[in-house]
Amino acid sequence: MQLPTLKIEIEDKNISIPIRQRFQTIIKEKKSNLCLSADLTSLDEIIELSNLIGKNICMLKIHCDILTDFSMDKIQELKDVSRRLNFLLLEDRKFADIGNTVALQYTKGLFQIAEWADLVTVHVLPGEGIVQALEQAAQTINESRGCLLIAQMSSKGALTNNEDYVNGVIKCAEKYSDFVIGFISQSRLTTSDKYLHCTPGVHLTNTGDQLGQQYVTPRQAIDGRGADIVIVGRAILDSINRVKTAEAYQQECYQVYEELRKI
Ligand code: 6AU
Repeated sequence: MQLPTLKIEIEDKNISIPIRQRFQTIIKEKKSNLCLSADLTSLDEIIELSNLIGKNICMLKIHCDILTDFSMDKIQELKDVSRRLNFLLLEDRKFADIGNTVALQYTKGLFQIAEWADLVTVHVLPGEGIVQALEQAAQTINESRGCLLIAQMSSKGALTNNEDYVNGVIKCAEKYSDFVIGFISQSRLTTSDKYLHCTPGVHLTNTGDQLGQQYVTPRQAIDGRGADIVIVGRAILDSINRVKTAEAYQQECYQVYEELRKI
């Protein structure tokens, strides 16, 4: 007699929750509004680091096109860590082409970004068709997906930092508010709680680098610039003890956030 096979389905409770809601829950539950910008070229190293720092962050941001050891198996491993330690994965792809092209860049090629990235970054430079295309493409995925629109940049002389451009970005966010869950910004763009403002260019000690990056402190980012999420890269990556530094940034960022936003 053949015994029936016991099929245990491990339900991933995350996949049915809209990404915006999941993000907000993570921030509150973990008391973290810190995003680690893991600009490293080895995915193995990112996986190792995220195992150590995952508990301190609400989001991990990567650039998949700088990785020398990318594979779908490894990125699945990183996704598993992100689910276990409860943080989102942001692919900082900065899409910036016509709708048809970005839909292909998002779903196809070596990286198949839509399969694993909870969120992606998008320039609205080509017009709103770029967001429409990504949203449509994301509907083929069995998990909630979203994007952050790049409204303002931290680098010296950025052409994004003019009022008309930023107003266009806000309009686009309002039109596609199911898919657009926030901004990459350097100032508070809207009073609506719906959009998370994510601010890069943050460092406790340095004021910039040699290639145009400009830094403010976590307090300046959250207080002066209205950040909800603080994106920190080399301040943690180049420190002597990455884990301790990440803990310090988590504490500082969340303390200021609680003080100001009274959450
Ligand atoms: O803290 P850093 O300077 O080591 O790294 C900052 C990270 C980098 C940039 O690609 C990214 O943040 N970034 C962005 C993003 C997130 O889109 C926008 C911007 O205006 N400035 C900026 O630095 O991975």
